[in-house]
Amino acid sequence: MKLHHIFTYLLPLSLAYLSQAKTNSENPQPILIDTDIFGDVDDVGALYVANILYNCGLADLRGVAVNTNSQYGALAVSSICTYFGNSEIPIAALRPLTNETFFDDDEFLHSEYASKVANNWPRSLKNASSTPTPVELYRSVLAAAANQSMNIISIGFLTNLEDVLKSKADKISHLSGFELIAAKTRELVVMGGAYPSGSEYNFGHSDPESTAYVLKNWPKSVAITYSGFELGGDIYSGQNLDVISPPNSPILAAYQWYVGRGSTVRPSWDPITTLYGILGLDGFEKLGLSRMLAFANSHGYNSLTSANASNAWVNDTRVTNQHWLKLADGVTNSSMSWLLNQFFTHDPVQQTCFGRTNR
Ligand SMILES: [Ca+2]
Repeated sequence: MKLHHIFTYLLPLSLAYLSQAKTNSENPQPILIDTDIFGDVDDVGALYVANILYNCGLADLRGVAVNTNSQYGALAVSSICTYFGNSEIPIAALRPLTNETFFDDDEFLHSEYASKVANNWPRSLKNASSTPTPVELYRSVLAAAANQSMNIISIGFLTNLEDVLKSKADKISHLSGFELIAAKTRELVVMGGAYPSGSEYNFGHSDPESTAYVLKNWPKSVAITYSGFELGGDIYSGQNLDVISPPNSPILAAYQWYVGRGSTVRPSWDPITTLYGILGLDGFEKLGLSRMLAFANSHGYNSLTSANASNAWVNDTRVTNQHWLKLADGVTNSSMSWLLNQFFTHDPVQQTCFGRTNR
């Protein structure tokens, strides 16, 4: 039996269970998302996963920090959260703010979407300059969190995390940023790097110094899980969004604008990372699914091998807090794609995890 047949068989059970309101849930995983929403569109897919699992009561979305400077990043995040009825989610914009829109001067294939989402969909955030800074948001969220509870999901550059680690005690907390992270974070989940070795955009393109700083200075007591280029890069999602999306779907428009030529198909780096950041390895059963992700290693640590933040895994048996992800045995790329498309085609009014299926 193919795995997606198992999903279909189990889906009615999961829908019944997950149709509860978010306030009725048990132990939602607290998360903070750190996104470079601007230069690629899979961050929109990630925000879909986070908002839907928040509404299902499996995630507690405490905030979204943006690590790119365009004002349209925070505004687009607000539009997507507002679309899901979550206009109260705190959003932080990196300073200095710019009016920049995306131009693909690398491949001349992809196009701007963030400003268009921000200007075509309602949003509670009117002006990015009214948001806290990412450091203020991180410090507030961490200060209010229970010990070792927060999962930080990094799906962009590591600029904000470097700034948080370097932050000093202030009126928000008497702890330094390092101390706050060590005390309150359960796990850092990073879309970045390639495994067991390689080079990748988030690590090396914009701010490789921050990558080096965070990897070197991350508290050794806090787990790090990496989602590498090779995992999401091989799994395409967004197929047939134009056929099966609900009316007025911002992800349909965003993927169409970004991908171009009428296509909505894109690799799945950030949505997969966010799915793991909420469900971990064991949470898929809460969706009525078999486990879909696994650790590819039992020990060792990530190391940077060049100034542009290329990385390689070091097989050190003394280090056990770091892992990289792979698909679980028996799970295919198309099975993961199917699952992500359940999120991408979800209609918020249905008050369920998956909404319609695309089968
Ligand atoms: Ca991203």
